Amino acid sequence: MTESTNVVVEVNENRRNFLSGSVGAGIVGAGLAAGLLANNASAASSSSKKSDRMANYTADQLERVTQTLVAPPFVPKHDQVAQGKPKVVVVKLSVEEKEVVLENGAHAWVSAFNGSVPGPLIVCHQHDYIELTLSNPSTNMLSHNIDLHAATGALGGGELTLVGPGQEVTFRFKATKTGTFVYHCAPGGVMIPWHVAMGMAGAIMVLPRDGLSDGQGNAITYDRAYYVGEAEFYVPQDASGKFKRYDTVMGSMSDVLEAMKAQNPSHIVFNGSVGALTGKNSMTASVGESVLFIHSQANRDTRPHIIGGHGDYVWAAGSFADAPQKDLETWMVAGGSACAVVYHFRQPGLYAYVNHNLIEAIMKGAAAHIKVDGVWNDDLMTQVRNPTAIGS
Ligand SMILES: [Cu+2]
Repeated sequence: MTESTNVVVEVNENRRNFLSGSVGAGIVGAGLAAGLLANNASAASSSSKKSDRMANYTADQLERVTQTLVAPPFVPKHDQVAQGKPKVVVVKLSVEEKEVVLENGAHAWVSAFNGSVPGPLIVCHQHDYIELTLSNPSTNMLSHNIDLHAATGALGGGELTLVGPGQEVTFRFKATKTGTFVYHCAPGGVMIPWHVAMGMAGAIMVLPRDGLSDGQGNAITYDRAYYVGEAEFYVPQDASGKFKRYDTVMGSMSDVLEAMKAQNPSHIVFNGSVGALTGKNSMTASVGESVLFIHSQANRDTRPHIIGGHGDYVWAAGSFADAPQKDLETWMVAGGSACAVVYHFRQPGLYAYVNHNLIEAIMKGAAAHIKVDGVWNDDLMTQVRNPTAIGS
């Protein structure tokens, strides 16, 4: 038996414990381990290109900074261009299991990182380390963990972070890839889609150390940034079509799992409920400002669109190693990913920011508003003649 085979066996054992420790009610995702091990085993480093000296620090050589996370759509305070050496960015996520109102008459149990759906955006620069503490208060019923798509190895951290009620865990990873990435809970088996369908996802943005660019050497900056987390819910209905309500998160599980199988969400929402980003909670901007939008969907495909605007620079797949696409109308975001878009507002008014499957936007909830103040430009658009009777 070669040494590498031993490693695989060891990983397999860990994985099995990881699954059995996490899954309640006798539901186990038995097929999961084998499929994922192949990826784990091929961890050999590829021949490195020109080395970046900023990549060569180790965590113990670097300054530690605590990032204060904020509830979406707001984003934590951050530098667009990294200052000095990489840092160890310390963040804390605490899981809250609670019932929320998706819209009038529709309740759902969520598992929410820091109490919000989506969880807060984390921001760092390439070569920074993220040191993350995941806390699962004893008031919860379920085990949780975190898989960050920005991380490398061990199921994105999922293998190292599983905590039962009353436990917390700290792990650290190096942010080697730039871009916008989803993170989500993945405690094994059907717990994975269930927890994600309970809103247990968020995003992390890893900026290039020099900030964003158009791929031709020109910097792209933004005046403000918003994080829109899209999530779908599968609220069970009774025979009369009324949404059912449950006393506990565990009480909701089997009906919700059954409803999930049809892949026909009852609600598709931005930031946790229908209308969470409209009215007084609308996003705001001013004419002349460039706004960065980060948009995640941990489970389903989506297609953001700014009605009346565009995506000036769009990283639809989320990687800042790619040059952005320009001047798009709508962009496709694959389920399990996050995109970044910069738009420079040229005209005031109320913009609708939607998932441009308009059934999902208008009938299921995936719509937000951006209130933009400023002076109207008649050259860009004007009403040449008011509505009048035809032929008058
Ligand atoms: Cu969870």
